[in-house]
Amino acid sequence: MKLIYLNGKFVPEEQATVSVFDHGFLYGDGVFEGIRAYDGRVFRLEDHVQRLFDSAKAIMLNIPLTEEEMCQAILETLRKNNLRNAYIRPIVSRGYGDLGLDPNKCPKPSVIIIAVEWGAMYGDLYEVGLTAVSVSVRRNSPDSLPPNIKSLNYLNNILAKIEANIKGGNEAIILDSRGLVSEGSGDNIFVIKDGQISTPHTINNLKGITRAAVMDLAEIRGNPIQEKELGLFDLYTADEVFVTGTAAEVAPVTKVDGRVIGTGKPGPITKELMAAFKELAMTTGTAIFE
Ligand code: PXG
Repeated sequence: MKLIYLNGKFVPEEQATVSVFDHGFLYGDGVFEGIRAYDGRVFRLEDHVQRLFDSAKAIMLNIPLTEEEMCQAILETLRKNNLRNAYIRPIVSRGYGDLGLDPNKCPKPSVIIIAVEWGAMYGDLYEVGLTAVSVSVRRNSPDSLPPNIKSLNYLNNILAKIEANIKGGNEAIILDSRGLVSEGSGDNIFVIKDGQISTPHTINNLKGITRAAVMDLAEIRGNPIQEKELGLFDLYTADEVFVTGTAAEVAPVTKVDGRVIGTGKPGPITKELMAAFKELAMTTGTAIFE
């Protein structure tokens, strides 16, 4: 039986319910995180919790816990469910209110933590590479709903995913309002050309924690990653392309809009970073059970 953290208590899944008047449900008014635990340790827990609080701050949502209390609640959720390899989903919504938009009518945020057993997301695709397709839906622009906020309103990403599914892609390449590469539906994008690794700035996308970890790893390896504006041309003509995310980890992309990337197989730098990331994820992080 799964135990869910719901507003300070652990309750069985069937009882882990929120009101239909919760503004998270009515309006997507809230924030969330996606975190992984590998072999008994939570990867970059403090970074994820800090991003959760940053997202909340941006939408003026006061989380009724300190960052330290949130970390402890996450660890306790894993312990209660006896999980060592898990996907963890903390959610903070504006809470119940009335049918109007006004968040001032919502006295108490809802805090939920779900943790489930979880393995590799893309299975065999780590060997052969993902097929990515650019989609017509543009990333929310920073002057409307900043993509830096990991908000409960993921319709922009879901519309992109629907389009990728229809076009037969494993992942969507979402462009920003200028037509420049922003990110995938749930991951950040990197290209490699003549040994140089590049990735878009984080103005029009999520400040990915896997992205940051991979940037650290590349720097340690003497191949620092450049942040710059990228167009679809840069993807089509790259030697290697890969995406990063908590769910995807580091995943090679071998086809973009029908163009074969490099040799059509995951390239050497991507493979090295995949291995380095796996090593980092398996050997670092906050211990759950001690
Ligand atoms: N961009 C977006 C839009 C994301 O949602 C990332 C990048 C990668 O960030 P991290 O910090 O995880 O490296 C994400 C996070 C899924 C799923 O089911 C993926 C995310 C969130 C929720 C669900 O694929 N990715």
